[in-house]
Formats: sequence, structure tokens, C-alpha cells
Amino acid sequence: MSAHHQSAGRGDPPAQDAKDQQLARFRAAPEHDALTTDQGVRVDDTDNALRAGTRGPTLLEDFHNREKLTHFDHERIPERVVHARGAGAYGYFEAYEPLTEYTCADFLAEAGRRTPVFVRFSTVQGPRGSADTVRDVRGFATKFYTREGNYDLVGNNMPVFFIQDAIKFPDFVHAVKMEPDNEMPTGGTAHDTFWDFASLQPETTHMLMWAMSDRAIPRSFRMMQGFGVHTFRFVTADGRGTFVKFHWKPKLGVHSQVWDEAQITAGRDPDYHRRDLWEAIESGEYPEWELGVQLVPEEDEFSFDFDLLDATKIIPEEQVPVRPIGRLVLDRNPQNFFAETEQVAFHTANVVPGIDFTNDPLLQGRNFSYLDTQLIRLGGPNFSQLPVNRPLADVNHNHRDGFGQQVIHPGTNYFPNSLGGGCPAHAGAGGGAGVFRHYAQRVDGEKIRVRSDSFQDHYSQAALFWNSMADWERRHIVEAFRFELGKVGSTQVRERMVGNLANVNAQLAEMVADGVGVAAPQPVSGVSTASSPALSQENLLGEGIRTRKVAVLAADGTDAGQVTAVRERLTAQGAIVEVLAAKDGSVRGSDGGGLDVDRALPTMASVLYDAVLVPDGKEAVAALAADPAAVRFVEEAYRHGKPIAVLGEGTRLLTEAKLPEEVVLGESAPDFGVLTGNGTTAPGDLADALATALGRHRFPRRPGLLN
Ligand code: HDE
Repeated sequence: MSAHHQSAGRGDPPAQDAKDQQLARFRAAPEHDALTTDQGVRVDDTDNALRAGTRGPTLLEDFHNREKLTHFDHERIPERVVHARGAGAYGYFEAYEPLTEYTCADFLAEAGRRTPVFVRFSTVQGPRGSADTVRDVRGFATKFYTREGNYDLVGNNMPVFFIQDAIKFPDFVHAVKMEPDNEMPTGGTAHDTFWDFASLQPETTHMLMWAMSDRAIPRSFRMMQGFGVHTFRFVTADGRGTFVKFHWKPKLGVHSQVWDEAQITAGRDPDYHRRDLWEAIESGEYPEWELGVQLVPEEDEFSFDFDLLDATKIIPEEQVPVRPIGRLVLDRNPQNFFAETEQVAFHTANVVPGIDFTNDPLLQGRNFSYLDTQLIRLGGPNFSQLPVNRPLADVNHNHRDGFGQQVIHPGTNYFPNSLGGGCPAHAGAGGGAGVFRHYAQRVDGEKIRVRSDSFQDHYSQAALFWNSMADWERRHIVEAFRFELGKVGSTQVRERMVGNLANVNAQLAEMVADGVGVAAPQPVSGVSTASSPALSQENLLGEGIRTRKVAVLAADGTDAGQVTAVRERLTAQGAIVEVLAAKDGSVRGSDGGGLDVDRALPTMASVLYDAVLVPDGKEAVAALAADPAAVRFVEEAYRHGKPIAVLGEGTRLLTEAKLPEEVVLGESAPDFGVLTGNGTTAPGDLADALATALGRHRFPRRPGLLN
């Protein structure tokens, strides 16, 4: 490959029709674009190895063959020990206003300042090839290529963590990953070792509530919140500190799948979230989040009933509001998954002037771990030279050599020096801005392996979470515990876990105990009754229905006019409408015209859509009613709480799907998101009703749901 190909990386335009361009270049100048060896020698044939006679042995002399196979043999690198499965994208961060009152961070210093970013979303437990929609925490890691160096905000989609001290991380990860003897399960936490550990480690309880909630089965990466988790520190130019917690809030609202749906999706499209992100960006629907901060003056450090340094606690938003400070837009897909998404190396200690750490023992451990893990994963100390990791800011130091060194460093390699003109010089000497100086925190104490007493309350905020949930969110949490503990073989572990839950809520513990066949634990007195409305997804719907997917079930005889009318109305609001029929191609509309089919029904499933519409048309509906895949499509959409709209004859499919009659044909149907139009209903009106229903995402109080 020629040099201009190899240098492709961050900052380059997206590959449009890269293959065509490459071919055109080759035709214009074959001497530059022909296949070569690593040494740049042009190769005549890469399909046949050099051999002695057409049927003879392959020759060792074939350097091209050996080089090709050797390079291939070394293609894999170790996957991340956690967060192995992920998807990434480029974009920018734009600050809303100068934050100089709190931080001297350059990328937050001016309204409208844009900073390029790379974001990688991930699951935690599963290996690289595992399914996207497992029940798990999602990583939300952002690399800001600021003018003063790279800043990494390596967060999750949940605001707390399982453990309080990083020294427990290897234990936690060993317990959560696939079991060591049989390497099961691939993705997810529903197995003995995880729950054994969790039940013995009560500090996990708050995080378990989040992990058993719908937050662990997001509808899309684009519809997740993100959190920095730890309390960090903003620092001003004159060295003043303010505690800060970071929040990402998605423009599209926070939405989830239901558990049954997530499991089906894992088979129908294991790449569901990866595809969703990729397709949204390809189609120009750039996902967007707002960055918000909770700011706590240093003098208020001890004014909470929890410790700010304890990563198993949130600061309820009602206590300290989240102040929006900028927005994140993802507008470009990577060109090469390995080079960019796989090789991106995040590190909590990648901070810039104006952002500093606190003594959170989880954060302190992470500040060691990420650099260390990159050394083994990326094979040496020069990974920051990889295009996706390279800062935009100038890099000057005396680090030299090592595996994969890309830079030809001239001159001296030590400090102080006179022979190299004293360069690179200490930036501190001039006392200028834009230099990282560690926050001067006074520290005094004995060397002890002891957790602070202020870290001991493991249940109040777990209860806070439970208390803040809507009825259906609680139902989902109970079902999730029942599923997970139901997969645990050890009765002792089940009992111990249920016993812990009694500290959160007696009803929760009873319902889980009942589901998993163990005795209900004794109720615990003094359980917290506080709540925080900001935690419920019922209050996080977001606005609009952009990129929500509506399936239209069609067959020969479908009322094509209706489809056009509905499609127009919904796509005007940003929804995606796809016509599905038994076969690809087109179907004959009831007016005799053709209706293009977007997807063949057997290649899709209701779980890949947010709503379903069955238009009128006697012949078409009869065909759909006779097609088990179509009937199942409607039934599944119903059981997963999705909006369903039927026009005229389409109603028949509801009956065929054996949906609860009192709901689908009763007066309350619209309250349950089942919309039926008769002969006089204008399709546009039905489309509007469907759009409103889509805006509510799901109808979790509908009877007959699968959770
Ligand atoms: Fe990580 N974590 N982590 N983690 N983490 C890694 O770094 C670690 C923690 C998070 O998309 C590893 O490059 C320790 C909390 C994300 O590339 C490793 C502790 C949070 C990603 C590591 C934690 C995270 C990682 C594995 C306990 C949310 C994926 C591969 C103190 C705030 C980043 C790698 C990406 C990845 C260590 C806990 C988020 C081993 C020791 C808390 C999003 O370094």
C-alpha cells in the first residue's frame, strides 16, 4: 500500500466510495497502487503460492506468501479484559459558555469552542464477539482531543459502581466474567460466581439495582445516559478546586428494551447496537448528548449523608442540579474498526489542565490500571502514537524507542541538556497558562488498609433507587432478579442475595424470594423511604421520535395510499418507516400500483422495530393472517409493549395474534398504545396518533406483556 493510504486516520474525510476511488487511482497509476510486499515490491499474483511444478510442493523461497501468512497470523491482539465488545464514532464537543469560574480547561473556556472527540460504547462482561443486547452495564468512554492535550472521560451508563476500592476489581471481574472451567455465560451476569461475589459484598447493592433495572438493556447507545461516576475536581487558573460529577444526557431520551425483547434481539441481530449507531451516523442522524455537571464547593465536602469519594453513591439531582455545559455530537463513523475502535486507548489519568482527581480509591486504582492494560493490549509503550490516540496538541519529551516506535527523534534524549538547546524545556518555568499542575491538596494520615466509616452505608441509596421507580420499573427489577438468581445453582447464594435485598425493600425481597423458591427474609427496620424522581425513566422520555423504526406489514392488495400517507407524516417527524412483506421486491397495491418492499419479513423481526402498522386491504390482510411470521410479528410487538396501529381490515391481525380482546378492541385500547382506524379514519390522523404513542416509547402497563 502506498504511503497516503497508510496515513489515513483521524481528521481524514469519511470513506465514501473508497473502493471506486482506489480502482480509479490504480488505473491511472498502476505503479503507485499495485499490490506490493511490505517492502514495496510489486507482486504479480497473490492467489497462487510459488511451487515446484503446478502440482508440486510450495517453496520456502516465496517471500510474499510467507510475509502474507505471517502478518495474518499476528493480526489479533488481546481483547480488553473488560469492555471487549464495543463500537465507536468520531464527533465534536461544543461548549455552551465559558466555565473559567470553575476550571481553566481550555476546551471549556469559550462559548461555541469545538473539540474533536472519539467515543467508544461497550458492554462489560462479554468477549469481542458477544451480543450487544445482553443485560450489562454499558461503557461510555470519550476522548477529547483538546488543544492542551487529550482528556479522557471514561464513564458508564450508570452513575455508580459495584465496588468502592480498585483493589477489589480483579475479584469482581473474575466473578462476573465467564466461569473459569466452562467459559459460560457469554455476556451477562446470570451465573453463580457473579451472584456469589455480589451476595458476599454488600457494597454492590446499589449498583445491582441499576444493573437489574432497564438501564442494563438500552434500546440504543444513542438513548443512554452517561456518567463519569467518580467525583472529580475542577481547578481554576489560580488553583481553586470545585468537586464535579459529569453527566451525559441523550437528546433522544433514555429508552430501553424489555428483557424478552433483548434476548430475542441477541439472536436476530447480535450487532443491534453497533448497527444502530453506524446507521444513524451514515444517514445523517447524528446522535447528540448534553454534558452536564454537578458542582460542589470544597467547603461542602462533608455536607452529604454519604461520602463524595464513594463511587457507590450518587448526588441526587434534586440536591445538586445538573448544569448543562456543552453538547456532544457524533457525526463520523470510523473507517477501520481495528485501527480505530479496537486500538483506541482510554485512560482515566489522561487529564488536562483544569481537571484533576479526588482521593476516590476506585479512581486512584483506575489511574494505574488503564495505562498498564494498554501496555499488554497494544504491545508496548508507543500506543499514543496510533492515529486514534494521537493528541492534536504537540508532543515533546525524551521518551524513546520501544516496540512500534513511529517517530524518528533527532537530537538529545535527556534533561537537562545544553547540546539540544535545553529542549524540551519545563513548561512550568515560564509560569504560563495551559500547563498541568497537580492540585495542591493537603494530605495527612497513617498508612492503613482501612475503609473509611463514611463508606459503610450500602443500602440507603439502593433503597433510594427502588423508591424512585415507577410501578412497571419495579416489576422489571423484580423479574430481572428472578431471572438472574433463577440461573444460579446454589441455593445458599440465592438465599444470601435475597437476604441482602431485605435491606433495600421488604416487598422486593419477598417477591424475588417467591420467584426463586427461597424463604422470604425477615423484614429489616429503618429502610430509607427517600426518592429522586430524576432516576425514573418515566421522566426521561426526551423529545420527538427521530430514528424510531416503524414496520409496515404489507402483501399484495395492501392499501398503498395509506402507506404513503402514513409514511409521509411519520418521516416528516424523523421516524423511519419500512415496508415488510413475505418476499423482497414489491407488492401490488389495492389500487393496482406497486409498493416497494424495503425488507423481506423473514430477514427481520418485530424486535428490530419500535412500532408496527397494518394497513387496510382485504386480500393483503388475509395473506398476512395466514403467514405465521406476520402474526407473530404483531403478537411480539404487543407483548413487548410497542405501539401498534391497524387500519380497516388490518384489525383482523390483532384477533389472529390472539391479543387480549378486552384491550385491543375495547375503548381503552389507545391508552395501551393499540390504535385502530376504521373506514373513515384519515391515515394521517392515525399516523399522528402513532407518533404520539411512539413518543411514549412503550406501554408498560398494557395487560399480557412479556417482561
Ligand atoms: Fe474500567 N477498565 N476499570 N471502569 N472501563 C477498562 O481498560 C478498571 C471502571 C470503563 O472503550 C480497562 O482499556 C479498574 C469504572 C470503560 O476502551 C481496564 C476499575 C468505570 C472501559 C479497566 C474500573 C469504568 C473500561 C480494560 C476499578 C466507569 C472501556 C481495557 C477501579 C466510570 C474503555 C481498557 C474503552 C476499561 C480497569 C472500573 C469504565 C482493565 C481497575 C468505575 C468505559 O484498564
